[in-house]
Amino acid sequence: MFEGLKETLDRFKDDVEEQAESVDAETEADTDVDTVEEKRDQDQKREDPAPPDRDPSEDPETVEEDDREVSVGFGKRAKAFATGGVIIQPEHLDEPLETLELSLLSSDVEMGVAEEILAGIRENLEGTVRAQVQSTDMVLESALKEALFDVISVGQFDFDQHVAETDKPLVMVFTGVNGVGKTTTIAKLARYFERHGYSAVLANGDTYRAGANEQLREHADALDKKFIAHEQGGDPTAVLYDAVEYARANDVDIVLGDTAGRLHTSNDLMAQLEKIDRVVDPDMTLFVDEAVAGQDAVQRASEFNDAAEIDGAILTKADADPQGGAAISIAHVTGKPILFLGVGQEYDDLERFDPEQITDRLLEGDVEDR
Ligand SMILES: Nc1nc2c(ncn2[C@@H]2O[C@H](COP(=O)(O)OP(=O)(O)O)[C@@H](O)[C@H]2O)c(=O)[nH]1
Ligand SMILES: [Mg+2]
Repeated sequence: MFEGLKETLDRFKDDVEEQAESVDAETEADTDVDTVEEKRDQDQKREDPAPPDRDPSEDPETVEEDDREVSVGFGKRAKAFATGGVIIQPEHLDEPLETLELSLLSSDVEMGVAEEILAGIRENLEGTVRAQVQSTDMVLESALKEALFDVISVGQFDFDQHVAETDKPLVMVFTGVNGVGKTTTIAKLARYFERHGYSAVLANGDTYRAGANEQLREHADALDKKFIAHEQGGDPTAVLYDAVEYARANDVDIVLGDTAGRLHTSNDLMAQLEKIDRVVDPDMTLFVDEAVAGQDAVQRASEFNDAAEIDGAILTKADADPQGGAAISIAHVTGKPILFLGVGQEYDDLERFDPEQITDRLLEGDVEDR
């Protein structure tokens, strides 16, 4: 999964290294040079080593300080040279960042998110290079990692701890358009919660679609969970209300409430979600969408969040998504975290979304194997 994004990031690292090398070669005659030999030559030729804000003729100590500064700079460069690194200058980044932006956009990363990542990389790189010398690859790696982590980790909280600390029954309602994997995700979460020692009841608030009851009932049977439903065309709020009552009476920890997947622009749906909010007052409303929908998923996440505030998102079909743009963008755009990734059609194909692990995977991990 996300191979496209991983390739994009790999290419960026190569581009910067290449730029740093070729710009060095071009600037041989410049005063600002980057290799040990050039530095030595330049030091001998240099007539005025003082930075513009100082006047060495007025203060002899300053001259000494300046000499020391130059030699520290020289040490850094020598070390960079010895470790096979090249000092990265701001101008090394211009072209690679431009290429990176285009690649991010074509990997379905949302525009504002791409810009944030670029600004983060530039800031991290310019800061880091001045502070210490590492190999170019390490410098780039950590700059990318930090910039990505910053946009991916927006809004993250400890989901398991939140579940543990919330009064039971904890009510979760799932929204999102039709076909993205809401019902499947509810079944997967029932399994997830069982693993964590919680009981769950599955409630079908999708009273709109024919066959919705049967689909969720089959999952409930397979997972040995209580299933609550009304007839097709009934009031979804009433179904969820019944499920909460059942959970209270039977000490069930978690209510997982499905809803109909109609267009987020539909007033009906929004009125429905509002009524659910008012009557059932869910602890969490989770937005479900498919990673493969890319920019569309990002757009819908934002619209759903505007219409009926969500607490987090679940991104399904990540196993089939070569791009990764939605996974990178949704949290930043909505301000709400991605909590889980769906990675297949089996009940166990659900992973906690761990921003650190995702960034590691994108930058180091062998994503093809995941
Ligand atoms: N590959 C893959 N398929 C999934 C995943 N989650 C759901 N699906 C499939 O997506 C289709 C629609 O799922 P469903 O739960 O009915 O969507 P809903 O209409 O939102 O309730 C089904 O065929 C699921 O098996 C996932 O994480 N990976
Ligand atoms: Mg469904």
